[in-house]
Amino acid sequence: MKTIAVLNGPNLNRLGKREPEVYGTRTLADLEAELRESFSGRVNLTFLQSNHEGVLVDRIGELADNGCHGLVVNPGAFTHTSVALRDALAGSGLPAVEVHLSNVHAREPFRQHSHTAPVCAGVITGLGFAGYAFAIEFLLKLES
Ligand code: DHK
Repeated sequence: MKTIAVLNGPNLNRLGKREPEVYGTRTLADLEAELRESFSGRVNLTFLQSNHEGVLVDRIGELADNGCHGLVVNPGAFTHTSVALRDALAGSGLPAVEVHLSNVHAREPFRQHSHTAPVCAGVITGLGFAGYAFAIEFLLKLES
């Protein structure tokens, strides 16, 4: 069975409380439970949320070295700032899908640029929790 990691960046630990009009009222625990239930028996899912860039960078390297098959990553604000995260994703050699809960293209101009998107297979933005599920489905369809 494949192992896919779902990585969430800064402030996504506060889903449900944080700007609910933008990010919804469900929590990160709700997301993880929903994905575990939807993909039960099909994929080994592993989750990490961190507010710290280096923790995410370290984890991506560990996943790459320990048999992970793909990454679903919502880098949060690091999307727009982090060359380190981009390099970690590129250096992992793992297929990755960038996910955003909100439609970043309908928001502030500073959210229009992603450092991480160019090293991902693709980006899903604005579809809420469903974006993560679509990303996992895509990664499951890939060879190897
Ligand atoms: C989450 C964040 O925390 C923002 O910094 C991004 C993203 C958008 C989201 O929509 O999930 O700009």
